[in-house]
Amino acid sequence: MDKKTVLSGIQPSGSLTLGNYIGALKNFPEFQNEYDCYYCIVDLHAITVPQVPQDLRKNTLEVLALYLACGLDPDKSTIFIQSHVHEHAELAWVLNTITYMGQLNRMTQYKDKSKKYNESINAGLFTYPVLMAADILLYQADLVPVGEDQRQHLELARDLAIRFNNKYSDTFNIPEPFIKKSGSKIMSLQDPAVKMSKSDQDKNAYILLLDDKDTIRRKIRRAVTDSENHIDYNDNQLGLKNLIDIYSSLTDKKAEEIVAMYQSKGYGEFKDDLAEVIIESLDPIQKRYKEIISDRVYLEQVYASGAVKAGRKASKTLRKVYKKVGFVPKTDITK
Ligand code: ATP
Ligand code: LTN
Repeated sequence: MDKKTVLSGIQPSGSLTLGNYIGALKNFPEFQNEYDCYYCIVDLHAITVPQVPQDLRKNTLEVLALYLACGLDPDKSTIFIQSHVHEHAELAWVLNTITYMGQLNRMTQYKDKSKKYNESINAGLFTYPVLMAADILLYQADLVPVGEDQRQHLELARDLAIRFNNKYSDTFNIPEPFIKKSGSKIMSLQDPAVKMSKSDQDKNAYILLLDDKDTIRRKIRRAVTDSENHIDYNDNQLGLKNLIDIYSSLTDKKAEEIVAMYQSKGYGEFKDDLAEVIIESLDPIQKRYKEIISDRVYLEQVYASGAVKAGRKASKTLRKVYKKVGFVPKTDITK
């Protein structure tokens, strides 16, 4: 029987946070044995907000090294850089022509980001979800592991797949989101009403996967809680709830167990222990990362062979799409 396909991607728009890890990256390696996996670094998406070219290049390799350090194995998964597979931009164009403006207007990520970058909103930011649909549909993905904030984009990808299939004939598989119940939305350490994001202006709002031990201890100590002064897991103590979610996701202990463990203890002790839990989880990743990032030849091998494998699958889907919409097939006279 054919294996089912998994696809996901992360933007190289900065250093990865604990939110990216718990909500997405931590789940990626779990699929490697049972599924045909594609994991990309979505640099075409990253340029929808301002980027410094040298930083974008550096961040792209950093995300690749973190993928590997977190357990992705290039012998099991296809790991590639989105811009190396030109079919992504091409399928996005075709999908743009079947996407309604009204659908894109309703996207909450677009609304949030256009507020944040209000002087420099570009058309790419608006059509970003269409490119994401292309990423997914090119590989005929069955399952897409992402954080909660991507649910609406996944809905659009499904909708476009169904619309294209109905308009022409069966072409795309209809993908399903894979969003874990717990940990799929880690909140800012400074404002538990907004999600932890790598592009937050306040460095204390997030923990980076590459933060050193003292920085982690300091950021957790400074994390916003409340004045209730007792450990509980509820919506009136959102800061604490978020910290318990982080603890729970990294230890596989249930929230109730954690509450029971710290019932008679203060916030200080809970935070100190949480910082150690985070340090312990990140330490092996950081060690592997340091080795991998300094081996440029290895990184290049990984993304080069990933691009070949991804390109094979992507070109097959794009060829079908071009044929169905009525484009004249290209004749290769060089062969
Ligand atoms: P940016 O801040 O640049 O918009 P981001 O931090 O939101 O980026 P993405 O590259 O857009 O990160 O997200 C990569 C993956 O990480 C997605 O699957 C997303 O759902 C997940 N993710 C991002 N932030 C969180 C979070 N705070 N909690 C859980 N999952 C998250
Ligand atoms: N939009 C996603 C990143 C992303 C993605 C994808 C995730 C781009 N293409 C395809 C899953 C599948 C985000 O996290 N902002």
